[in-house]
Amino acid sequence: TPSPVTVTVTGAGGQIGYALLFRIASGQLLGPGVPIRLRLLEIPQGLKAAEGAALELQDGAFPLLAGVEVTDAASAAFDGVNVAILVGARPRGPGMERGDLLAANGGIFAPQGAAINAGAADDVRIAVVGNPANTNALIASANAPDIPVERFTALTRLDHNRALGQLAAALAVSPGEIRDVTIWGNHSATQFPDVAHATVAGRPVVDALAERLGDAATVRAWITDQFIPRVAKRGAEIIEVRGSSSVASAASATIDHVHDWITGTPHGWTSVALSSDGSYGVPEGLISSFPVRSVDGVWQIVQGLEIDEFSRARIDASVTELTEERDAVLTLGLI
Ligand code: NAX
Repeated sequence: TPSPVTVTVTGAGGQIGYALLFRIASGQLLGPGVPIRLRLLEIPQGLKAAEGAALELQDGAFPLLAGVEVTDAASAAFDGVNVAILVGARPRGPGMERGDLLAANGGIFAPQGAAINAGAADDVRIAVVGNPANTNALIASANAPDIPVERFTALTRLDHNRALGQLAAALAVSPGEIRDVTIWGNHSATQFPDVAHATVAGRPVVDALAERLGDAATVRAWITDQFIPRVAKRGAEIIEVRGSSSVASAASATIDHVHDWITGTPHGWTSVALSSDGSYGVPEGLISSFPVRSVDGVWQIVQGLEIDEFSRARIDASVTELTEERDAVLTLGLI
């Protein structure tokens, strides 16, 4: 058997942690046959919840689970880490301005970036789930100067999967038949879910939508007034209906993100927020969501897509928000 892969989950005592840990332990993150050593990082008040999850992981008797450690020390949690899933973050409290939120999260992601820099394995891959995810990833990366920027990613796969789900329902097909949807920009309400290049069973999604909805103008209205806002505000809808934020779907998307990064994207592209190389006019260094393929364990931005005026304006709006967040954390001395 190969030696275990070390997977560290922060915020492991929280809701998403609880949904995520058991899927990791079952082998769904890294694939069958890959043993896993889990490290659960929490703050002191979350340790009991993480310890309880560790007891239940033991009770799952997962054949691939080589060990579980619970700690509140980032240095111990990230020592030798191969896959770091950063879920723990500071939520927005009452009366908290964006600057306060960014500062509070900088207090988490700057030291965690430094601890990853100091202890991680050479092949470390980092996925940031905790919000504001894109800018938290930027802060962690800036505090990990020895780790290539392309190893720091933020989760927009949940938004991507939400888009697939909405299209599948509108077209009465399985999500698996839909390819090449893109989430651009920030994991926030400004994100742009883009179907311009998407296909269903090999034909353009916009054509299939026109068949069901009427003409091109009706499709455009549906995309603008229903699809885009529904995907972008789906988190609020889940809170309203469920009485609690997205948990299992967020954990599932996190599994998809890391799994595809390591094992590849054989069927079209997916969406990941990663450090921009300047593609599509997104300023270099911003952690922004792009259409990507995973090739040999490396995310590659899909190049050469035609961006019309409609898409350009929406990409630019979300990128402007990311630029403002970056400027704010720069001013705060976090990057
Ligand atoms: P919970 O509040 O249930 O869990 C968060 C856990 O993180 C808590 O147990 C807390 O003690 C721990 N924590 C806080 N600071 C920490 C630190 N410095 N080190 C280690 N652990 C720390 O929230 P949950 O519902 O699990 O959501 C976690 C994060 O995911 C939130 O920031 C949330 O906004 C974000 N989300 C991101 C999504 C995305 O698509 N990128 C979607 C789902 C989710 O909203």
